[in-house]
Amino acid sequence: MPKIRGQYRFSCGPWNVSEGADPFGPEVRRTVPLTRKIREIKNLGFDGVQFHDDDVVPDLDAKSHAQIMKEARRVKRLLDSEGLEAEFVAPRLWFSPQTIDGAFTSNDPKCRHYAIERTKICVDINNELEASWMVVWLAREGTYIRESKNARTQVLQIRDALDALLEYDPRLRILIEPKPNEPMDSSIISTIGHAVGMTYITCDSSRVGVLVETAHSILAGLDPSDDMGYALAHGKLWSVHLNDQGGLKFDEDKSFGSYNLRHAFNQVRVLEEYGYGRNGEWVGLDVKAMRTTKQTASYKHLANSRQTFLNLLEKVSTLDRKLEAQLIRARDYEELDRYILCHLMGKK
Ligand code: GLO
Ligand code: MG
Repeated sequence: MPKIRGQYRFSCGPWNVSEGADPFGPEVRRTVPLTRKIREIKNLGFDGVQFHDDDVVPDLDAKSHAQIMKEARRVKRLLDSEGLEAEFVAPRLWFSPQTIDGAFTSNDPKCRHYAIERTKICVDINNELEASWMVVWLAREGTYIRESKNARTQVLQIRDALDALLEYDPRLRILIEPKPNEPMDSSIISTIGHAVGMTYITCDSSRVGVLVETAHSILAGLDPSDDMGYALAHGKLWSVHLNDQGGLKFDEDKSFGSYNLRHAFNQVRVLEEYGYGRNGEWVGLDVKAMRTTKQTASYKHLANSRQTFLNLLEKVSTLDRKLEAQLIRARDYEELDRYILCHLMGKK
């Protein structure tokens, strides 16, 4: 779909409407059925849905291929009836007993085999849903203790798995979503630089891109807008997970802009300035409601994040570019700093 400047397609996943459990306490909201979530997502003005393979087909491992495809078709019909597209289906490679020690990098070859076969099924579900691409978040590909695995071997195991998938479906496009920690102490593909590097060693790097998540960049001590710029320079920024994160804490997935508005502004700015979306890229919002959120407000963080993006887009388009260029030429970064803050606060 050709992109008009300033127009974006938004997506989010069913896991972004959650029950509020955390490692220290149980659910505080009722489970909303998928059909209802999808309808609400549409009502909020979203254009697409992101899925895990078992969001589409629950209890996947216990079902036949024919049954899986039948259930996937049902979800495709549901999306069609709401006028929504699927952005991606990601293999949930961090839940099963076979992925306790990692998926593509498990020390047990039978488990590595399971991970690749499971992901092939995920590719089939992607195709059934006519999704744009498959995302792989390499959740358990890392270590709890360094001596348990070898970094070089792990990198090559991930490459081999990606190659097997690229060969399985010659039209498949894969996006790597890096994260430095959680659930692992240390992830092997921890930053966007690692992910971009990984794309180049696969058998068809033209079909492998990356997804930058705001919180994951911050957890690595990096600036998310710089990570986006880095991936854009490589022509590899094919998706984003916008959210926010209050420094080095647990993975918060706060509403976009909630913690650091200037960071958020700079993310929107880099996307808008470099034509993000022109090739069908989506603005994904990977946000989580606070545990205090009541059932009736289950979707507010999604609506707020989308609106903040649009508000910041306005801030990007009303930025005085002449003044900005003049201040850069004069190397007056103090004045530029003041101008940006005033602009964000609606002051002169
Ligand atoms: C967790 C990740 C997770 C992924 C999702 C899609 O930290 O951000 O939400 O984005 O599983 O792969
Ligand atoms: Mg994410």
